[in-house]
Amino acid sequence: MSIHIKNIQKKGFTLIPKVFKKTVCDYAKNLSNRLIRESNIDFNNHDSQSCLADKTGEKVLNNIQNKDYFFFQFISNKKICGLVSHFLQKGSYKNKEPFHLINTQVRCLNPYAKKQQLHLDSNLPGKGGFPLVMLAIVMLDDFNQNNGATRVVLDSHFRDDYALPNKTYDNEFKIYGKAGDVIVLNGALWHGSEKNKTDNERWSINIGYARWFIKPSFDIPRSLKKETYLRMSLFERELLGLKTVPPINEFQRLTRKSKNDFLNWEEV
Ligand SMILES: O=C(O)CCC(=O)C(=O)O
Ligand SMILES: [Fe+2]
Repeated sequence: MSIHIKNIQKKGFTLIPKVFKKTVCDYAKNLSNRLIRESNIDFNNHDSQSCLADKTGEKVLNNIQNKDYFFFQFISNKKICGLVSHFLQKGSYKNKEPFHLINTQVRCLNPYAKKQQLHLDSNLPGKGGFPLVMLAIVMLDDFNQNNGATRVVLDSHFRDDYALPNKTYDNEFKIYGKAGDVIVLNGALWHGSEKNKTDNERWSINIGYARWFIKPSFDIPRSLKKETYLRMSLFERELLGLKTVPPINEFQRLTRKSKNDFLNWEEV
């Protein structure tokens, strides 16, 4: 673990090999493909402004935490969450404040998908301070020179600016690995997928975690299914932020944190 902590501190990212079996990765791809087909969603019909919302070269499945409990083996994986907790609890009161899930997505680069704009997931440059957001990228396929590996700009988590559109930086580094390996990166590190130069798809899972007071991309507590909730561990329930939903008003509660899960679905 300590080597990964050092890597993330110094370079902004680390690669944990062999976290998931190939059979699990293949199952995740098949299940996601089916769910994407069934949902029949047109992402390019939406009112989003950013170039990152251009999904013409991709297939995506958002919010996997409310699709199938199967995906929790990725979301709440001990190796990933152990590492993430180090960075998202450090500096908080007694280094013990919670962190939570802010986004999940299965992402498939279609054959010949163009390269993704370098960006940061933290919405704020890092400048070397305490990380606010951490990202895990689970490789469901091997990432190689040709099929759209994740590229990062080394040390960019120490910067205070944003990557310029379409610019290639000198210290870009491409992360290669095998299906089942996991990249964990500081959300302030500039990153983006490379061009897929092959006629194969390239699948991965992005999992975003943040300090508990950072707003998630979707309303994760309210969109959870009860059948999924009932299978989740206490750690998983906390991870989904069920105890940090703000009260409606001061008459309901005076603090953002609550004793019970927001959903009130706990078994009695
Ligand atoms: O797929 C990748 O390599 C990175 C994806 C990513 O950073 C994103 O979609 O925000
Ligand atoms: Fe990203």
